[in-house]
Amino acid sequence: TAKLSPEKLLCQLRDRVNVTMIHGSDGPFNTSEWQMYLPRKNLSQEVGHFRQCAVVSSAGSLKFSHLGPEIDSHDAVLRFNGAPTIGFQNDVGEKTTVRLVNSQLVTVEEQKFLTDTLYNTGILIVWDPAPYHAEIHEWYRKPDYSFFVNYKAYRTRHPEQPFYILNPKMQWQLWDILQENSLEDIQPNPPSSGMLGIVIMMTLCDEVNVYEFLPSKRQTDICHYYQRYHDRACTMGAYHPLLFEKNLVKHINQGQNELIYTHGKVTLPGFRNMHC
Ligand code: NCC
Repeated sequence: TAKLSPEKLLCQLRDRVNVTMIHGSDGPFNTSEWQMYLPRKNLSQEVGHFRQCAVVSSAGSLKFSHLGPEIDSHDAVLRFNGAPTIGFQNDVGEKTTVRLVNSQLVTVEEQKFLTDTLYNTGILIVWDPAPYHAEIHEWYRKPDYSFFVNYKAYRTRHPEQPFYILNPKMQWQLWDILQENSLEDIQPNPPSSGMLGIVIMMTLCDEVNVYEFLPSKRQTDICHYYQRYHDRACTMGAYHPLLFEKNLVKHINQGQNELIYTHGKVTLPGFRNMHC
């Protein structure tokens, strides 16, 4: 269904999606108060760059996959929200280099973001749904979730752990490309954490293997590999334009189609290795 060739689409992603983290020099964060909380180094200064990376979706189809050792063999591993490794190492591995969380998770008390030790490993990145192509100032006044309070609280408790705020411009730059390459109108909601995480890793890595974002033969209505909850919307999308994200990722896959079926695995090139 995509309108551009895979090569052109990859170049559009590289050239139009600006993956940056909020920095102390970005207004309205350029206050002395925010300087105490925001990381001094930007993300690539902090981590350098990786050869091979894995992005691990939270899908129920990871259960019984035995992909753990393969996932851990990567130089860096990105996970989402409250996805655990303890007790699931065999299927999802145990390495966590980056964890991308949504602002709801950071804000809502029941999610235990401030106290659950799950969050204390790796580099944290939080993102929040912003109005379509809003200026940072507009978003800052009225974020979707009021996560700044807990962001600061977490930074005070764990000052040594790198913790970034994703620049909200990225979500709509990516959404525009999803819309332009779909035949239907997409719901005007930001891409899922999954899609954002894939593009973040394409900026840091030479090669990105994504696991169970495109479902394998293990596809199931079980939402997450770590819960019993059933909901087809987890795989197909409701709020997020997940189906369109998955079509786009399928289109730019450089791995064998067979590996989607057997491993739920897609291989994408890092942006630095692309020739546009
Ligand atoms: O479920 P969630 O996503 O944390 O999953 C992370 C990413 O994995 C991919 N996924 C997940 C399940 C599945 N069956 N198939 C998949 O492809 C998706 O790409 C997904 O983004 C989110 O995107 O942030 C989301 O977060 C949850 C929830 O807020 C967090 O888990 C914290 O509890 C949302 N669920 C609800 O709000 C109830 C979900 O809609 C999106």
